[in-house]
Amino acid sequence: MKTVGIIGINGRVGQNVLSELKKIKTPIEIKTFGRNDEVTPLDIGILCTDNPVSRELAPKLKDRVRFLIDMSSEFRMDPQVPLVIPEINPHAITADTHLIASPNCTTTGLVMSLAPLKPFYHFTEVFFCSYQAISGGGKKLIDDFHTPGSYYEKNCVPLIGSLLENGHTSEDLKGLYETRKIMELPDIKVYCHTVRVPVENSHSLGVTLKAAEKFDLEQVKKAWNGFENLKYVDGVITPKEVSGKEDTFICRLRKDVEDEHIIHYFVTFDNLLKGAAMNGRQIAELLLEKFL
Ligand code: 2RA
Repeated sequence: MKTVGIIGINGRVGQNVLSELKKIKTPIEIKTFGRNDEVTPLDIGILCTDNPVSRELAPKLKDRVRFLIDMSSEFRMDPQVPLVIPEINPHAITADTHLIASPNCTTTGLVMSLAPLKPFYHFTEVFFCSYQAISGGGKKLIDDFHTPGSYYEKNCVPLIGSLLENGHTSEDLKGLYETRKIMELPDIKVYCHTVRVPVENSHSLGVTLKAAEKFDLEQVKKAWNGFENLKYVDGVITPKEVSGKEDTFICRLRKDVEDEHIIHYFVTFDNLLKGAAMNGRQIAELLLEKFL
């Protein structure tokens, strides 16, 4: 039986990944380790640790773990490390791969909406504004949010991650660079503004997409509905309704009033599932099916 281990079981991500691994249908032995435990040999290891711990542990695990999935952002932009969403770029993993990165949650929602359209349209620009749930900020932010008088209560905070010297935040730039890497579109222009909103769970994005071709709305909806784990909804769907669901949902598709090369739409998805633990589980399933 193949062994799949979680390294960093005591954190929230580790616990969420454990719940997801229990859904895997192939018989596997699940092992769990604290970040300081000795890790026994594994077919798949899932690092559920912060960036500095992932940076320290990943090289040490190379000889003991056949495939290592890192849930942090530490290795995402390393050109040697595939950044994988199984519905989009499973081909990025080969038999020679050891380390695999799982993407940022907000980027995941965006690229899930872009990937089904890529065969039909040459994207030139994409703009999004995010509406990111409190759960994405981890236990500290959840506790803060539930403390009376929290800055995040009944508020929108346009700063997620660290503020960089150029005025962008680390979260804004993940939207740019991770999108280019996953979509294999190194020149696509991605403009974004990431914002924390007082929603308990599920991230949302308002997206504006420009292409070289004129958009056909029926073709766009058909492409979305034909894509795994993605649904277009007529009317409105909100983060509250999609919390706990595996699909990424899109609504409010319309053409720009002045330019048929531009569409606007709204994406919402459970950031802890497709945006994190579920994607980790799907990468593990892919490895079990194709390489182990
Ligand atoms: C957030 N994207 O929502 C982050 C989680 N890694 O803060």
